[in-house]
Amino acid sequence: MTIVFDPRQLVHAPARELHNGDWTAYNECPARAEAIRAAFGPTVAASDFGIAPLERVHDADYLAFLQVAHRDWIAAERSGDAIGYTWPIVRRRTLDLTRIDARLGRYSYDAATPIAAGTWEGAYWSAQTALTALDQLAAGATRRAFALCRPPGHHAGRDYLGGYCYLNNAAIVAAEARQRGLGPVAILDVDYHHGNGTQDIFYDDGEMLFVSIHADPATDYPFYWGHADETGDGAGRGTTRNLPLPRGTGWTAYEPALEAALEAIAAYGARLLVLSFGADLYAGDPISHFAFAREDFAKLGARIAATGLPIVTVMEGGYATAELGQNVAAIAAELLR
Ligand code: Q9C
Ligand code: ZN
Repeated sequence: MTIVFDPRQLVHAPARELHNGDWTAYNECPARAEAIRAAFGPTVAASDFGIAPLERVHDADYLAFLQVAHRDWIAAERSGDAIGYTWPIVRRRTLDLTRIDARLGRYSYDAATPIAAGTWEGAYWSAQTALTALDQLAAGATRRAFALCRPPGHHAGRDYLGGYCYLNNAAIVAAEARQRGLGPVAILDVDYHHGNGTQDIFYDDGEMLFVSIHADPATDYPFYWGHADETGDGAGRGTTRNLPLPRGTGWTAYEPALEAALEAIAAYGARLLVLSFGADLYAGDPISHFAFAREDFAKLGARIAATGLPIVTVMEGGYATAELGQNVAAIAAELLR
């Protein structure tokens, strides 16, 4: 039973986000991680595995951008958090972009994900937290490890941030596990929102199964990805599976989708499971619309644990901060059993 948490993640603290046309307090706040940690006993701090495992999933120019973006924002005589306002969606081509605003647009897809002074440091240690959880498992210390990651990762792609995510922790861990010969690896994403970044990273990769259960993108963020007909491309045809569900879904309607997801994972012959877990399935989540009760998190954990697979769980979303600790503890108790 291993829970990894690193306090260096807390230095990432954007002040506000653009939400439905207004500036509101940033939902993905450091208090989330502190609330979850408070619900657990002792935790293991992250080890430093360096930047090489990050480079397996993210482009070098994107990683370089993340490290200097806030500094360049301040150098451009701005204050507060860096955020883009223009995006290159028409006839995109490779340009040598120098202006910070141009680069913010180039390396992001939404305006809900600012880069603050501590963003690189926080995201770096979030990724190292996930890698440490895997390492504990690889070393044989445990078959089930829980990475208390923050910021989350599943919306971040090879060269873009979005959805409160900068480095794709689940993808980094899955790629590292495969590299270490622990595969075949499957990623199961049960965050309320579709894990578009993870899907995109492995979309034409036949050696990685990505299965996601999430709110229907017809009604919910991230809108453009996560539809049932997205199943992978090229060598990856058939190794992406999307199971969108309507707003209002509770455990009864969720369970059949979970069975289908686990069936796909078994059929693929997975020997290691990376679980992208979001507690935003909760009925009381302020920005989400499923209907999970506390005990449904235990059911979810127990069913996934019953696969018998080694599991690295990576924390994604979940914004009902006051209930977050108990909700995460409910699933973790089952997953770590
Ligand atoms: N007006 C995760 O749960 N903002 N990210 C939606 C709605 C983005 C959620 C704004 C939500 C991203 C990891
Ligand atoms: Zn989410």
